[in-house]
Amino acid sequence: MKFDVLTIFPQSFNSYLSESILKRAQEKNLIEVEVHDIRDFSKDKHRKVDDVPFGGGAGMVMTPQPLHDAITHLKKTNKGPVVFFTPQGKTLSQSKAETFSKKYDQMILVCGRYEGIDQRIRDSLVDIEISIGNFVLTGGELPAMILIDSVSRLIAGVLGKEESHIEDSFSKSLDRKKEYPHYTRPSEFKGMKVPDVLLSGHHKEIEKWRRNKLK
Ligand code: 4FM
Repeated sequence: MKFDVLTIFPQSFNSYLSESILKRAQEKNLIEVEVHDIRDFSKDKHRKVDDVPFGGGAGMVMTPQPLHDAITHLKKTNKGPVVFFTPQGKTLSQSKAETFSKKYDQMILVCGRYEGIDQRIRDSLVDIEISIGNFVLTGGELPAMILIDSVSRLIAGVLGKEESHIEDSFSKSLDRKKEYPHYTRPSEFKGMKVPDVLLSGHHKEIEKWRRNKLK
């Protein structure tokens, strides 16, 4: 999967993409994330990307020119959907992440800032509006990162043996809200004991206990 990301804070993606599973997925060429600075596309001599809202009101609006030029440029090589992150979008879910992972091998992720982006960009260039939940953030960067994370881990080979979701406690119950309790060493911690059955080595009994905990 190739992700092209548009943002005015390109550095904000570095730390998360440089660790652990997503780092390895990039090294193995299972995903590619290219982060582009919207300011690079501004024709303004001061690289401005915002302006006051027509009709008045508080805050600034992302002006259409840089976004139009950036998205149009990316669409030449990235044939995937243009996704804009907003609380008004369709809520991201596990099933949406699965659909994106299966259906697309390229995506363009647009991260807004300020009060919003010019509506004409949404009307003419955005294919899908996605929300990660019913709350207001300062920009689309965290939502984009969350989409990248949730979609990437579903791509074959991204999760190693240790992290694989094929046999994990979620997929066993087919309901990601249900999960059996996890314990690791030590078997007693601050007076709290691990359930005996998990130490027993009786695999059938352990499976039964876990299945019971999913309900
Ligand atoms: C979005 C700020 C666009 C400025 C935001 C612009 C959000 C969410 C969110 C803030 N996005 N799910 N919740 N975005 O709050 O996706 Cl221009």
